[in-house]
Amino acid sequence: MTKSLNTDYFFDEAAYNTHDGGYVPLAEPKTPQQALRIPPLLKPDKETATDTYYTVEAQAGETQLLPGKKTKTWGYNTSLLGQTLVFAQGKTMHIDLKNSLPELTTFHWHGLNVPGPYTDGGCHAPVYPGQTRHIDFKVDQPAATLWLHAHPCPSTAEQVWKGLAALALVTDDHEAQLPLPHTYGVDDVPLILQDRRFHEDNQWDYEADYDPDGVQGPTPLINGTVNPYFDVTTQRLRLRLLDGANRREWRLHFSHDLPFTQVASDGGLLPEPVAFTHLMLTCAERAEIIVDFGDVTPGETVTLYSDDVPLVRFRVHEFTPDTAVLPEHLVEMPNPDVTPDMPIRKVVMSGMDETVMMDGKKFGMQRIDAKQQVGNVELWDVTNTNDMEGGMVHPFHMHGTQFLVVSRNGRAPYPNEHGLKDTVGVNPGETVRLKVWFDHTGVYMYHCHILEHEDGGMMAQIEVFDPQHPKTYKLMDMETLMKAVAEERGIAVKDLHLAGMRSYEKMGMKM
Ligand SMILES: [Cu+2]
Repeated sequence: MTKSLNTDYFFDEAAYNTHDGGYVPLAEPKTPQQALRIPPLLKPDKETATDTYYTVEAQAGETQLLPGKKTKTWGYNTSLLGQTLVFAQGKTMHIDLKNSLPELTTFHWHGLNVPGPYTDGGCHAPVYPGQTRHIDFKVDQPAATLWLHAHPCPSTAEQVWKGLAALALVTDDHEAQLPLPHTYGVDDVPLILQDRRFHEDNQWDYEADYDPDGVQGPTPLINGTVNPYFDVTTQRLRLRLLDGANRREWRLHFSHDLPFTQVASDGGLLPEPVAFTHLMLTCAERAEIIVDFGDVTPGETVTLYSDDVPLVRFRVHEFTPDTAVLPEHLVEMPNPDVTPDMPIRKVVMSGMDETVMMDGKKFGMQRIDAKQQVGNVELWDVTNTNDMEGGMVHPFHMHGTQFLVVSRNGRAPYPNEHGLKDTVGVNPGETVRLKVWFDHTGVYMYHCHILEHEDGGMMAQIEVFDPQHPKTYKLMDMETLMKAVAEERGIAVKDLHLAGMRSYEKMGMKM
Protein backbone atom coordinates (compact mmCIF):
# COMPACT_ATOMS: atom_id res chain seq x y z
CA MET A 1 0.00 0.00 0.00
CA THR A 2 1.31 3.44 -0.85
CA LYS A 3 2.24 5.13 2.40
CA SER A 4 1.94 8.76 1.40
CA LEU A 5 -1.47 10.41 1.52
CA ASN A 6 -2.09 12.96 -1.24
CA THR A 7 -4.08 15.92 0.00
CA ASP A 8 -4.26 18.30 -2.96
CA TYR A 9 -5.85 18.42 -6.43
CA PHE A 10 -2.56 18.93 -8.30
CA PHE A 11 -4.10 20.91 -11.20
CA ASP A 12 -3.37 24.67 -11.50
CA GLU A 13 -5.71 26.46 -9.12
CA ALA A 14 -5.75 29.60 -11.32
CA ALA A 15 -7.20 27.49 -14.17
CA TYR A 16 -10.07 25.88 -12.25
CA ASN A 17 -13.45 26.29 -13.93
CA THR A 18 -14.55 28.40 -10.94
CA HIS A 19 -12.60 31.26 -12.60
CA ASP A 20 -14.49 31.02 -15.92
CA GLY A 21 -16.46 34.13 -16.85
CA GLY A 22 -19.56 32.02 -17.34
CA TYR A 23 -18.98 29.69 -14.39
CA VAL A 24 -22.20 28.27 -12.96
CA PRO A 25 -21.68 27.32 -9.32
CA LEU A 26 -23.29 24.13 -8.10
CA ALA A 27 -26.06 24.57 -5.56
CA GLU A 28 -27.33 22.05 -3.05
CA PRO A 29 -30.74 20.81 -4.26
CA LYS A 30 -33.70 21.81 -2.10
CA THR A 31 -35.72 18.71 -3.03
CA PRO A 32 -35.88 15.67 -0.71
CA GLN A 33 -33.07 13.14 -0.78
CA GLN A 34 -33.76 10.06 -2.91
CA ALA A 35 -32.05 6.73 -3.34
CA LEU A 36 -29.18 6.85 -5.82
CA ARG A 37 -30.26 5.32 -9.12
CA ILE A 38 -28.04 2.41 -10.14
CA PRO A 39 -28.00 1.92 -13.92
CA PRO A 40 -29.22 -1.67 -14.42
CA LEU A 41 -26.98 -4.20 -16.12
CA LEU A 42 -28.00 -4.71 -19.74
CA LYS A 43 -29.18 -8.25 -20.34
CA PRO A 44 -27.47 -9.80 -23.37
CA ASP A 45 -29.80 -10.99 -26.16
CA LYS A 46 -27.73 -14.14 -26.19
CA GLU A 47 -24.52 -15.33 -24.59
CA THR A 48 -22.16 -18.24 -25.23
CA ALA A 49 -18.75 -19.11 -23.77
CA THR A 50 -17.08 -17.01 -26.46
CA ASP A 51 -19.65 -14.50 -27.72
CA THR A 52 -22.07 -11.93 -26.30
CA TYR A 53 -24.94 -10.34 -28.22
CA TYR A 54 -26.41 -7.01 -27.17
CA THR A 55 -28.94 -4.56 -28.54
CA VAL A 56 -28.32 -0.96 -27.58
CA GLU A 57 -31.26 1.26 -28.37
CA ALA A 58 -31.04 5.05 -28.23
CA GLN A 59 -34.47 6.26 -27.23
CA ALA A 60 -36.39 9.31 -26.06
CA GLY A 61 -38.47 9.23 -22.90
CA GLU A 62 -39.39 10.99 -19.69
CA THR A 63 -37.78 10.69 -16.29
CA GLN A 64 -39.04 11.68 -12.83
CA LEU A 65 -36.12 13.77 -11.62
CA LEU A 66 -37.88 16.39 -9.52
CA PRO A 67 -41.28 16.46 -7.82
CA GLY A 68 -43.95 17.48 -10.35
CA LYS A 69 -43.55 17.20 -14.12
CA LYS A 70 -41.28 14.56 -15.56
CA THR A 71 -38.24 15.74 -17.55
CA LYS A 72 -37.92 14.86 -21.25
CA THR A 73 -34.70 12.87 -21.51
CA TRP A 74 -32.78 10.51 -23.81
CA GLY A 75 -31.04 7.28 -22.93
CA TYR A 76 -29.78 3.88 -24.02
CA ASN A 77 -32.31 1.10 -23.32
CA THR A 78 -33.89 3.39 -20.73
CA SER A 79 -35.21 6.93 -20.58
CA LEU A 80 -32.03 8.51 -19.15
CA LEU A 81 -28.33 7.57 -19.36
CA GLY A 82 -28.26 3.85 -20.05
CA GLN A 83 -28.11 0.27 -18.97
CA THR A 84 -24.58 -0.84 -18.17
CA LEU A 85 -22.82 -3.16 -20.62
CA VAL A 86 -20.29 -5.76 -19.50
CA PHE A 87 -17.47 -6.67 -21.91
CA ALA A 88 -15.59 -9.76 -20.77
CA GLN A 89 -11.99 -9.74 -22.00
CA GLY A 90 -11.38 -12.29 -24.74
CA LYS A 91 -15.01 -12.52 -25.79
CA THR A 92 -16.42 -11.27 -29.06
CA MET A 93 -19.22 -8.72 -28.82
CA HIS A 94 -21.98 -8.47 -31.41
CA ILE A 95 -23.97 -5.30 -30.92
CA ASP A 96 -27.01 -3.96 -32.72
CA LEU A 97 -27.01 -0.16 -32.43
CA LYS A 98 -30.59 0.91 -32.87
CA ASN A 99 -31.65 4.52 -33.22
CA SER A 100 -35.21 5.17 -32.06
CA LEU A 101 -34.55 8.89 -31.59
CA PRO A 102 -36.04 11.54 -33.88
CA GLU A 103 -32.53 12.50 -35.07
CA LEU A 104 -29.33 10.86 -36.19
CA THR A 105 -26.79 9.85 -33.59
CA THR A 106 -23.59 7.83 -33.28
CA PHE A 107 -22.54 5.29 -30.65
CA HIS A 108 -18.98 6.02 -29.49
CA TRP A 109 -17.20 3.60 -27.16
CA HIS A 110 -15.01 5.89 -25.13
CA GLY A 111 -11.81 4.10 -24.12
CA LEU A 112 -12.43 0.94 -26.11
CA ASN A 113 -9.60 -0.45 -28.22
CA VAL A 114 -11.45 -1.14 -31.47
CA PRO A 115 -10.96 -0.31 -35.15
CA GLY A 116 -11.89 3.17 -36.31
CA PRO A 117 -13.83 4.95 -37.49
CA TYR A 118 -17.03 2.88 -37.79
CA THR A 119 -16.80 0.46 -34.83
CA ASP A 120 -15.34 3.27 -32.68
CA GLY A 121 -18.49 5.23 -33.44
CA GLY A 122 -17.31 8.79 -33.97
CA CYS A 123 -18.78 11.24 -36.47
CA HIS A 124 -18.20 8.94 -39.46
CA ALA A 125 -20.65 6.30 -38.23
CA PRO A 126 -24.08 7.92 -38.07
CA VAL A 127 -27.17 5.83 -37.42
CA TYR A 128 -30.23 7.53 -38.88
CA PRO A 129 -33.61 7.54 -37.12
CA GLY A 130 -35.32 4.17 -37.35
CA GLN A 131 -32.14 2.44 -38.51
CA THR A 132 -29.80 -0.07 -36.92
CA ARG A 133 -26.05 -0.45 -37.40
CA HIS A 134 -24.31 -3.68 -36.41
CA ILE A 135 -20.80 -3.89 -34.99
CA ASP A 136 -18.63 -6.83 -33.89
CA PHE A 137 -15.37 -6.64 -31.99
CA LYS A 138 -13.18 -8.74 -29.77
CA VAL A 139 -12.57 -7.38 -26.27
CA ASP A 140 -8.82 -7.09 -26.09
CA GLN A 141 -7.84 -4.87 -23.19
CA PRO A 142 -7.63 -5.03 -19.39
CA ALA A 143 -10.55 -4.55 -16.99
CA ALA A 144 -11.67 -0.91 -16.96
CA THR A 145 -14.58 1.48 -16.58
CA LEU A 146 -15.36 2.72 -20.10
CA TRP A 147 -18.39 4.50 -21.41
CA LEU A 148 -20.68 4.87 -24.35
CA HIS A 149 -21.82 8.29 -25.51
CA ALA A 150 -23.23 10.00 -28.56
CA HIS A 151 -20.63 11.61 -30.84
CA PRO A 152 -22.34 13.11 -33.91
CA CYS A 153 -20.80 16.27 -35.36
CA PRO A 154 -21.54 18.93 -34.32
CA SER A 155 -24.18 17.84 -31.79
CA THR A 156 -22.23 15.66 -29.39
CA ALA A 157 -22.67 18.13 -26.55
CA GLU A 158 -26.41 18.54 -27.00
CA GLN A 159 -27.07 14.80 -27.26
CA VAL A 160 -25.00 13.98 -24.19
CA TRP A 161 -26.77 16.82 -22.34
CA LYS A 162 -30.09 15.17 -23.21
CA GLY A 163 -28.87 11.99 -21.56
CA LEU A 164 -26.96 9.79 -24.01
CA ALA A 165 -24.26 8.33 -21.77
CA ALA A 166 -23.92 4.79 -20.42
CA LEU A 167 -21.25 2.67 -18.79
CA ALA A 168 -19.32 -0.20 -20.36
CA LEU A 169 -17.33 -2.26 -17.89
CA VAL A 170 -14.49 -4.41 -19.20
CA THR A 171 -13.83 -7.39 -16.93
CA ASP A 172 -10.88 -9.79 -16.82
CA ASP A 173 -9.69 -12.71 -14.70
CA HIS A 174 -6.83 -10.79 -13.07
CA GLU A 175 -9.03 -7.99 -11.79
CA ALA A 176 -11.69 -10.52 -10.70
CA GLN A 177 -9.30 -12.29 -8.34
CA LEU A 178 -8.01 -9.11 -6.64
CA PRO A 179 -9.46 -8.30 -3.21
CA LEU A 180 -11.66 -5.51 -4.60
CA PRO A 181 -15.40 -5.10 -4.08
CA HIS A 182 -17.15 -6.81 -7.01
CA THR A 183 -20.89 -6.82 -6.33
CA TYR A 184 -22.42 -4.36 -8.79
CA GLY A 185 -24.82 -1.93 -7.16
CA VAL A 186 -23.99 -3.12 -3.64
CA ASP A 187 -20.28 -2.52 -3.02
CA ASP A 188 -19.20 -1.80 -6.61
CA VAL A 189 -21.10 1.32 -7.55
CA PRO A 190 -20.80 3.65 -10.53
CA LEU A 191 -21.16 7.40 -10.02
CA ILE A 192 -21.81 9.31 -13.25
CA LEU A 193 -21.20 12.94 -12.31
CA GLN A 194 -23.20 15.49 -14.31
CA ASP A 195 -24.90 18.84 -13.83
CA ARG A 196 -28.05 20.31 -15.34
CA ARG A 197 -30.26 23.39 -15.17
CA PHE A 198 -33.99 22.77 -14.76
CA HIS A 199 -36.20 25.29 -16.54
CA GLU A 200 -39.97 25.70 -16.54
CA ASP A 201 -41.91 22.47 -15.92
CA ASN A 202 -38.68 20.72 -14.90
CA GLN A 203 -37.37 20.65 -18.49
CA TRP A 204 -33.80 20.97 -19.77
CA ASP A 205 -33.12 23.57 -22.44
CA TYR A 206 -29.73 23.18 -24.08
CA GLU A 207 -30.18 26.14 -26.41
CA ALA A 208 -31.09 28.46 -23.54
CA ASP A 209 -28.06 27.37 -21.52
CA TYR A 210 -25.62 27.35 -24.45
CA ASP A 211 -22.09 28.58 -23.75
CA PRO A 212 -19.32 27.93 -26.30
CA ASP A 213 -16.92 27.32 -23.40
CA GLY A 214 -19.10 24.53 -22.05
CA VAL A 215 -22.67 24.21 -20.86
CA GLN A 216 -23.24 23.91 -17.13
CA GLY A 217 -26.13 23.80 -14.72
CA PRO A 218 -26.36 24.41 -10.98
CA THR A 219 -27.96 21.09 -10.05
CA PRO A 220 -25.71 18.08 -9.49
CA LEU A 221 -27.14 15.01 -11.24
CA ILE A 222 -25.57 11.77 -10.07
CA ASN A 223 -26.51 8.67 -12.10
CA GLY A 224 -29.50 10.79 -13.12
CA THR A 225 -30.50 11.36 -9.49
CA VAL A 226 -31.05 14.75 -7.89
CA ASN A 227 -29.88 14.85 -4.25
CA PRO A 228 -29.07 11.15 -3.86
CA TYR A 229 -28.24 9.03 -0.85
CA PHE A 230 -26.74 5.55 -0.91
CA ASP A 231 -27.14 2.86 1.77
CA VAL A 232 -23.72 1.50 2.66
CA THR A 233 -23.95 -2.12 3.87
CA THR A 234 -20.30 -3.17 3.47
CA GLN A 235 -17.14 -1.84 5.09
CA ARG A 236 -15.48 -1.14 1.76
CA LEU A 237 -17.14 0.52 -1.18
CA ARG A 238 -15.73 0.72 -4.68
CA LEU A 239 -16.89 3.81 -6.54
CA ARG A 240 -16.44 4.00 -10.30
CA LEU A 241 -16.36 7.75 -10.86
CA LEU A 242 -16.99 9.20 -14.31
CA ASP A 243 -16.93 12.89 -15.13
CA GLY A 244 -19.84 12.70 -17.55
CA ALA A 245 -20.44 16.44 -17.56
CA ASN A 246 -20.23 18.63 -20.67
CA ARG A 247 -17.80 21.05 -19.06
CA ARG A 248 -17.68 20.70 -15.28
CA GLU A 249 -14.61 19.69 -13.30
CA TRP A 250 -15.25 17.85 -10.06
CA ARG A 251 -13.09 18.48 -7.02
CA LEU A 252 -14.06 15.56 -4.86
CA HIS A 253 -13.59 15.00 -1.16
CA PHE A 254 -15.52 13.37 1.66
CA SER A 255 -16.70 14.84 4.93
CA HIS A 256 -13.99 14.92 7.63
CA ASP A 257 -11.48 14.45 4.79
CA LEU A 258 -12.01 10.71 4.93
CA PRO A 259 -9.11 9.21 2.97
CA PHE A 260 -9.75 6.91 0.00
CA THR A 261 -7.62 4.81 -2.29
CA GLN A 262 -7.61 5.10 -6.06
CA VAL A 263 -7.09 1.72 -7.73
CA ALA A 264 -7.89 2.44 -11.37
CA SER A 265 -7.98 5.28 -13.89
CA ASP A 266 -9.45 5.56 -17.40
CA GLY A 267 -7.88 2.44 -18.91
CA GLY A 268 -7.90 0.14 -15.89
CA LEU A 269 -5.95 -0.70 -12.77
CA LEU A 270 -3.12 1.54 -11.59
CA PRO A 271 0.20 -0.24 -11.07
CA GLU A 272 -0.10 0.64 -7.38
CA PRO A 273 -2.95 1.94 -5.23
CA VAL A 274 -2.69 5.65 -4.38
CA ALA A 275 -4.21 7.24 -1.26
CA PHE A 276 -6.00 10.58 -1.45
CA THR A 277 -8.21 12.92 0.51
CA HIS A 278 -8.94 15.09 -2.57
CA LEU A 279 -9.32 14.18 -6.23
CA MET A 280 -10.02 16.33 -9.26
CA LEU A 281 -11.58 14.87 -12.41
CA THR A 282 -11.77 16.68 -15.74
CA CYS A 283 -14.39 15.85 -18.39
CA ALA A 284 -14.49 12.17 -19.41
CA GLU A 285 -11.86 11.06 -16.88
CA ARG A 286 -12.62 8.06 -14.71
CA ALA A 287 -11.28 6.99 -11.34
CA GLU A 288 -12.10 3.88 -9.35
CA ILE A 289 -11.69 4.49 -5.66
CA ILE A 290 -12.07 2.31 -2.57
CA VAL A 291 -13.64 4.02 0.42
CA ASP A 292 -13.18 2.25 3.77
CA PHE A 293 -15.93 2.99 6.31
CA GLY A 294 -14.20 0.90 9.02
CA ASP A 295 -13.80 3.92 11.32
CA VAL A 296 -17.32 5.21 10.73
CA THR A 297 -19.99 4.39 13.31
CA PRO A 298 -23.05 2.75 11.77
CA GLY A 299 -25.86 5.29 11.72
CA GLU A 300 -23.57 8.09 10.59
CA THR A 301 -23.58 9.66 7.15
CA VAL A 302 -20.46 10.36 5.09
CA THR A 303 -20.93 12.98 2.39
CA LEU A 304 -19.14 13.23 -0.95
CA TYR A 305 -18.61 16.85 -1.98
CA SER A 306 -17.44 18.71 -5.04
CA ASP A 307 -15.86 21.92 -3.77
CA ASP A 308 -18.32 22.77 -0.96
CA VAL A 309 -21.51 21.29 -2.46
CA PRO A 310 -22.76 17.85 -1.32
CA LEU A 311 -23.17 15.32 -4.15
CA VAL A 312 -24.01 11.99 -2.48
CA ARG A 313 -24.79 11.10 1.12
CA PHE A 314 -23.54 7.68 2.14
CA ARG A 315 -25.73 6.41 4.97
CA VAL A 316 -23.55 3.90 6.78
CA HIS A 317 -25.37 0.86 8.19
CA GLU A 318 -24.13 -2.17 10.14
CA PHE A 319 -21.59 -4.14 8.15
CA THR A 320 -19.47 -7.26 8.55
CA PRO A 321 -15.84 -6.31 9.26
CA ASP A 322 -13.71 -6.58 6.12
CA THR A 323 -10.03 -7.23 6.66
CA ALA A 324 -9.03 -7.50 3.02
CA VAL A 325 -5.78 -5.71 2.26
CA LEU A 326 -4.97 -4.48 -1.23
CA PRO A 327 -1.68 -5.75 -2.65
CA GLU A 328 1.08 -3.17 -3.04
CA HIS A 329 1.23 -3.99 -6.72
CA LEU A 330 -2.03 -4.25 -8.65
CA VAL A 331 -1.10 -4.92 -12.25
CA GLU A 332 1.78 -5.11 -14.70
CA MET A 333 1.85 -1.97 -16.84
CA PRO A 334 2.75 -2.26 -20.53
CA ASN A 335 5.55 0.16 -21.32
CA PRO A 336 6.77 -0.47 -24.86
CA ASP A 337 9.93 1.22 -26.13
CA VAL A 338 9.49 4.17 -28.43
CA THR A 339 9.98 3.19 -32.08
CA PRO A 340 13.47 4.42 -33.10
CA ASP A 341 13.88 7.58 -35.20
CA MET A 342 10.32 8.81 -34.72
CA PRO A 343 10.09 12.59 -34.29
CA ILE A 344 8.05 13.78 -31.30
CA ARG A 345 4.57 14.63 -32.44
CA LYS A 346 3.29 18.09 -31.44
CA VAL A 347 -0.33 18.89 -30.72
CA VAL A 348 -1.54 22.34 -29.64
CA MET A 349 -4.88 23.13 -28.05
CA SER A 350 -5.55 26.84 -28.26
CA GLY A 351 -8.23 29.41 -27.63
CA MET A 352 -11.45 29.64 -25.72
CA ASP A 353 -15.11 30.28 -26.59
CA GLU A 354 -15.47 30.34 -30.41
CA THR A 355 -11.71 30.60 -31.04
CA VAL A 356 -10.92 27.04 -29.91
CA MET A 357 -8.68 25.10 -32.30
CA MET A 358 -6.38 22.11 -32.55
CA ASP A 359 -3.04 22.91 -34.21
CA GLY A 360 -4.39 26.24 -35.42
CA LYS A 361 -7.29 24.63 -37.27
CA LYS A 362 -10.86 23.74 -36.59
CA PHE A 363 -11.97 20.16 -37.14
CA GLY A 364 -12.50 19.12 -40.74
CA MET A 365 -14.38 15.86 -41.16
CA GLN A 366 -12.74 15.01 -44.46
CA ARG A 367 -9.23 16.11 -43.49
CA ILE A 368 -6.70 13.64 -42.07
CA ASP A 369 -4.46 15.66 -39.76
CA ALA A 370 -1.88 13.03 -38.85
CA LYS A 371 -0.81 9.49 -39.63
CA GLN A 372 0.75 6.87 -37.39
CA GLN A 373 1.73 3.33 -38.29
CA VAL A 374 -0.18 0.66 -36.39
CA GLY A 375 2.02 -0.84 -33.66
CA ASN A 376 4.51 2.05 -33.70
CA VAL A 377 5.13 3.65 -30.32
CA GLU A 378 5.44 7.43 -30.48
CA LEU A 379 5.77 10.36 -28.10
CA TRP A 380 3.10 13.04 -28.37
CA ASP A 381 3.65 16.46 -26.81
CA VAL A 382 0.24 17.95 -26.12
CA THR A 383 0.35 21.67 -25.30
CA ASN A 384 -2.36 23.97 -23.97
CA THR A 385 -1.46 27.52 -25.01
CA ASN A 386 -4.63 29.09 -23.68
CA ASP A 387 -3.63 31.49 -20.92
CA MET A 388 -6.32 34.13 -21.38
CA GLU A 389 -7.60 35.19 -17.94
CA GLY A 390 -5.66 32.40 -16.25
CA GLY A 391 -6.67 29.96 -18.97
CA MET A 392 -8.52 26.72 -18.51
CA VAL A 393 -7.71 23.04 -18.27
CA HIS A 394 -8.45 21.23 -21.54
CA PRO A 395 -9.05 17.50 -21.13
CA PHE A 396 -7.27 15.91 -24.12
CA HIS A 397 -8.91 12.68 -25.30
CA MET A 398 -7.80 10.17 -27.94
CA HIS A 399 -10.02 7.58 -29.58
CA GLY A 400 -8.83 4.05 -30.24
CA THR A 401 -6.02 3.86 -27.72
CA GLN A 402 -5.03 3.89 -24.08
CA PHE A 403 -1.83 5.90 -23.63
CA LEU A 404 0.74 6.44 -20.91
CA VAL A 405 1.41 9.87 -19.41
CA VAL A 406 5.19 10.35 -19.50
CA SER A 407 5.59 13.83 -18.05
CA ARG A 408 4.05 17.24 -17.36
CA ASN A 409 6.39 20.06 -18.44
CA GLY A 410 9.23 17.59 -17.99
CA ARG A 411 8.19 16.70 -14.45
CA ALA A 412 6.56 13.52 -13.16
CA PRO A 413 2.86 13.04 -13.91
CA TYR A 414 0.40 13.24 -11.01
CA PRO A 415 0.46 10.24 -8.60
CA ASN A 416 -2.69 8.72 -10.17
CA GLU A 417 -1.43 9.04 -13.77
CA HIS A 418 0.78 5.95 -13.88
CA GLY A 419 -1.88 3.72 -15.40
CA LEU A 420 -3.41 3.58 -18.86
CA LYS A 421 -5.42 6.65 -19.77
CA ASP A 422 -7.44 7.96 -22.69
CA THR A 423 -8.09 11.46 -21.34
CA VAL A 424 -5.64 13.80 -19.62
CA GLY A 425 -6.24 17.29 -18.27
CA VAL A 426 -3.67 19.74 -19.64
CA ASN A 427 -3.06 22.93 -17.65
CA PRO A 428 -2.57 26.31 -19.39
CA GLY A 429 1.03 26.78 -20.50
CA GLU A 430 1.72 23.11 -20.00
CA THR A 431 3.01 20.39 -22.31
CA VAL A 432 2.00 16.86 -21.37
CA ARG A 433 4.10 14.16 -22.99
CA LEU A 434 2.26 10.95 -23.86
CA LYS A 435 3.43 7.57 -25.09
CA VAL A 436 0.95 6.54 -27.77
CA TRP A 437 0.46 3.37 -29.78
CA PHE A 438 -2.49 1.87 -31.63
CA ASP A 439 -3.41 -1.81 -31.91
CA HIS A 440 -5.92 -1.33 -34.74
CA THR A 441 -5.98 0.56 -37.99
CA GLY A 442 -8.59 3.21 -38.65
CA VAL A 443 -9.37 6.89 -38.57
CA TYR A 444 -9.62 8.19 -35.00
CA MET A 445 -10.52 11.54 -33.56
CA TYR A 446 -8.56 13.30 -30.83
CA HIS A 447 -9.97 16.34 -29.12
CA CYS A 448 -10.72 18.41 -26.08
CA HIS A 449 -13.45 16.65 -24.07
CA ILE A 450 -15.16 19.84 -23.01
CA LEU A 451 -18.00 18.83 -25.29
CA GLU A 452 -18.71 22.34 -26.60
CA HIS A 453 -15.03 22.71 -27.46
CA GLU A 454 -15.02 19.54 -29.54
CA ASP A 455 -18.23 20.54 -31.33
CA GLY A 456 -16.68 24.00 -31.78
CA GLY A 457 -13.70 22.52 -33.61
CA MET A 458 -10.98 21.76 -31.01
CA MET A 459 -10.62 18.37 -32.64
CA ALA A 460 -8.52 16.60 -35.25
CA GLN A 461 -8.18 13.10 -36.64
CA ILE A 462 -5.42 10.61 -37.25
CA GLU A 463 -5.22 7.74 -39.67
CA VAL A 464 -3.60 4.66 -38.18
CA PHE A 465 -2.29 2.65 -41.13
CA ASP A 466 -0.71 -0.68 -41.88
CA PRO A 467 1.72 -0.29 -44.84
CA GLN A 468 1.16 -3.95 -45.76
CA HIS A 469 -2.61 -3.49 -45.95
CA PRO A 470 -3.50 0.03 -47.09
CA LYS A 471 -7.17 0.93 -46.66
CA THR A 472 -9.43 3.71 -47.76
CA TYR A 473 -12.23 5.08 -45.62
CA LYS A 474 -15.52 6.61 -46.52
CA LEU A 475 -15.42 9.71 -44.35
CA MET A 476 -18.63 11.56 -43.58
CA ASP A 477 -19.05 15.15 -44.76
CA MET A 478 -20.93 18.05 -43.24
CA GLU A 479 -23.18 18.52 -46.24
CA THR A 480 -24.61 15.02 -45.95
CA LEU A 481 -25.08 15.34 -42.20
CA MET A 482 -26.66 18.78 -42.36
CA LYS A 483 -29.03 17.66 -45.10
CA ALA A 484 -30.08 14.67 -42.98
CA VAL A 485 -30.62 16.74 -39.82
CA ALA A 486 -32.58 19.41 -41.72
CA GLU A 487 -34.78 16.70 -43.21
CA GLU A 488 -35.37 15.16 -39.77
CA ARG A 489 -36.48 18.55 -38.50
CA GLY A 490 -38.54 19.35 -41.58
CA ILE A 491 -36.63 22.57 -42.29
CA ALA A 492 -34.31 23.87 -44.98
CA VAL A 493 -30.55 23.42 -44.51
CA LYS A 494 -30.08 27.20 -44.50
CA ASP A 495 -32.38 27.45 -41.47
CA LEU A 496 -30.42 24.89 -39.49
CA HIS A 497 -28.44 26.46 -36.64
CA LEU A 498 -26.89 23.78 -34.47
CA ALA A 499 -25.05 25.17 -31.48
CA GLY A 500 -21.70 23.67 -32.53
CA MET A 501 -21.85 25.42 -35.92
CA ARG A 502 -21.76 28.87 -34.33
CA SER A 503 -18.07 28.64 -33.42
CA TYR A 504 -17.26 28.10 -37.11
CA GLU A 505 -19.65 30.80 -38.29
CA LYS A 506 -18.31 33.39 -35.84
CA MET A 507 -14.77 32.65 -37.04
CA GLY A 508 -15.89 32.84 -40.69
CA MET A 509 -14.90 29.20 -41.18
CA LYS A 510 -16.59 26.31 -42.92
CA MET A 511 -17.30 23.10 -41.07
CU1 LIG B 1 -11.20 22.57 -24.19
